[in-house]
Amino acid sequence: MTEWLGMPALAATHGLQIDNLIGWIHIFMLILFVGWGGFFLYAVVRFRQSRNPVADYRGVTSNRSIYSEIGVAVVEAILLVGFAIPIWAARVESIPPESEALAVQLTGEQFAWNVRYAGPDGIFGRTDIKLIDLQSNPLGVDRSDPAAKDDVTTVNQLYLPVNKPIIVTLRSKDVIHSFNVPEFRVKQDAIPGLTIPIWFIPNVTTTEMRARTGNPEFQYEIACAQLCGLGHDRMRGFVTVQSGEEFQKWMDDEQAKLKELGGAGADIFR
Ligand SMILES: [Cu+2]
Repeated sequence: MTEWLGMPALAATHGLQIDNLIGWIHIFMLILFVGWGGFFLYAVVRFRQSRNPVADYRGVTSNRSIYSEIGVAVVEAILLVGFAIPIWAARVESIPPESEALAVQLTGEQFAWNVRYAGPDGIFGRTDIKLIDLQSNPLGVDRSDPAAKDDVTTVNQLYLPVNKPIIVTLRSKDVIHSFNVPEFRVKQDAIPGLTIPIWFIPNVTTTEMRARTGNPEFQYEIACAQLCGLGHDRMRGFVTVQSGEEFQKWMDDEQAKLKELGGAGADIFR
């Protein structure tokens, strides 16, 4: 029902709820706009000076305006309590267990997105601030930790399997950034000092979306949604949504590369 709003194509399971809410808010605001605009024009004409040369100090005596104000407040309360808060609560409260989801760490910095997967062992290995090297190891992954040996890191490239819950854990190395993928209907700030999870289930692969939009070059894009510095406009990441098998193959290839390069130093080649 929200095609008329011209929203970006939808590619996550929870997005329809958000779109419908945005649609209802627009309809309600249109009614308020027409109602208030109409009342304003009525008042301008009805209370014009030529018809009311002397001010009337009694004011309004009917209760109609109070009833309409109560009506507006009730509809707003229903939108907020009945729809907006439950949708928000599902995002922040009902995060699926990591065993049923793919966990990805996403760390913003001026001006890039650092992506990290735990690899086949499902454990994010140790990181050490002393190991951070902006060129070769932007996250300071300690490859001497056994759990870190299979950690896969990329810069500005987020690979995701379709139809699986994704938990993106957001962090920032410097200033506030914001993870925004319009097609997934997610937007969450990454704040220095905080670790903030956000989850969603992407349900349209990049290939399907290319066919659907008729644009063979379509890419899901992470646009940093907080003005984070002079290079803010360059802070673009790309999301590739693949079938489960394709994603597994990508992960296997990354593991093979890591083995070949012997862990440490592998990050240079991302
Ligand atoms: Cu940014």
